[in-house]
Amino acid sequence: MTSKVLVVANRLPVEFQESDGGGTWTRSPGGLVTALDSALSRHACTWIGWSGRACDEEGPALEIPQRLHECELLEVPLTAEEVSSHYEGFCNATLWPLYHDAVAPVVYSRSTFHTYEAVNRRFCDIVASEAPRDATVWVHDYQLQLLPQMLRRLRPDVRIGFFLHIPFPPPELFGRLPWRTQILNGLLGADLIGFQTADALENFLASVNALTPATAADGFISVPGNGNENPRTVTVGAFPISIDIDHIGALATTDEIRNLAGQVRSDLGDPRTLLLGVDRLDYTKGIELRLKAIVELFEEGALNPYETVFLQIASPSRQNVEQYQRIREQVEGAIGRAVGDLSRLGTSPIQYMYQTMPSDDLVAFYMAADVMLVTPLRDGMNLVAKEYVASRIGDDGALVLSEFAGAGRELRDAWLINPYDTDGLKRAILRAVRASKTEKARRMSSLRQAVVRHDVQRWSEEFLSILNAADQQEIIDLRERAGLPL
Ligand code: GDG
Repeated sequence: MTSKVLVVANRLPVEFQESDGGGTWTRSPGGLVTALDSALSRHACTWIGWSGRACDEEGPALEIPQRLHECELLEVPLTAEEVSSHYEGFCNATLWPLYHDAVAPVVYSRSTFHTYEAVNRRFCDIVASEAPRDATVWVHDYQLQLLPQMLRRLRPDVRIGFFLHIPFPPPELFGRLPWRTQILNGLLGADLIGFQTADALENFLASVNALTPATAADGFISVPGNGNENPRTVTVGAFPISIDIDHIGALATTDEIRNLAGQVRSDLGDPRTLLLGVDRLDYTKGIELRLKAIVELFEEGALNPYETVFLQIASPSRQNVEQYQRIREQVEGAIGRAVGDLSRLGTSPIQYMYQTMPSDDLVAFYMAADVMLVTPLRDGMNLVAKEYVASRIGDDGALVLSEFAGAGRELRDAWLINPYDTDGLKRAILRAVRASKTEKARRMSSLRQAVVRHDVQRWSEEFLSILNAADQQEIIDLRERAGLPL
């Protein structure tokens, strides 16, 4: 029987890794899956999403696993054409750059929006037929913003929550979208809409007030009725996502991961200082500007190439989208130039790995790094920053963090930087490298407290309890108790 919590996300939390003549399904990397997998591992749920393989692709049919932990998995079939137009097109060539401050050109295409509608409809039909009476449906992220309203019309009995993992742009940017009202009305079909930060929430409310007849006050939006629909109240809030701190902390104490951390340093020539970047290869993550700052520090002699290594781990992402092909060429071109300029025979202070690491191994890299560089141009939250903090169980290490990541709002004792300010970034990197043990310990202990206070289990429990609250007073009480920003 289908369980009462249905998670709906563009992708299922598993992906197929091909190998000679076969392959295996593994948990997929990426922020949303990392967060939800650990949050939901203690709940029975059904996860509805696409498998990652087009249903009309040639080759032997793939049996998707029936479960991941406690979650039953249910596939939404999509054709190659739909994936290209919905995911690669409207989601990642329109919404992704627009919602990230238009840091890359935004494509406006009527045909990809029509596919976006059709794919949202496909998800809606499957959810509507699977959800038991009075079920809780938790919809995730920018790929499915029309789904809440579509589902409400078909299934008024279910509770619908929506969480946006990426930023919501300011009204002057969002207002450029030709389909802005459809998107807002789609979202307003939910009972609860959650954002990563108070800024994202404010941006959303400004667009709702400007572009729809709904009105917002004190964490609630009144949506007036029309001929077919009754007036409703939608709850909104900021729910900063987090990580499974216990899991990472436990890994950091195992001999295997500690030894691997030691091995990483020795394989890199036992540098005095190891600087690390870990990102999906995405133009929002600020990899190029980070590299520019590091290269200048080496060239000016502020960082000693005989004692310092900068390692960038980039995991492959959205490789069929043109802008991602371009950013890969740009990053790898810049890395190649830096390696050419700075290397000595047999060794280089710049190291680069383009691959998806096993997630346990990432913890060893975090443990090995003296300074972690998280410098996105814009980011909903950024889990890498929190994972690094969680792995530093000895209160050591240093985090250089962009003020334009959601995490920058919470992790105030990081070395906060503006990634566009190359001199400011260079100064912060040097301060982090040269900080005393006492200063590093003071900052890290405060960062760890911020992350421990609010782990991903708490995040999902707070969201689900507010979604299932009986009335507005209970919502107000729950919000106050959790100290959630309005
Ligand atoms: C979106 C929002 C928001 C990275 N490389 C590998 C790997 N990762 C894992 C990291 C981390 C996750 O992927 C990346 O999370 P981020 O938060 O940094 O970024 P997005 O993928 O852009 O996620 C973001 C997030 O959703 C959650 O709401 O924070 O703002 O953009 O967990 O560890 N994992 C493995 N191998 C890798 O090579 N296994």
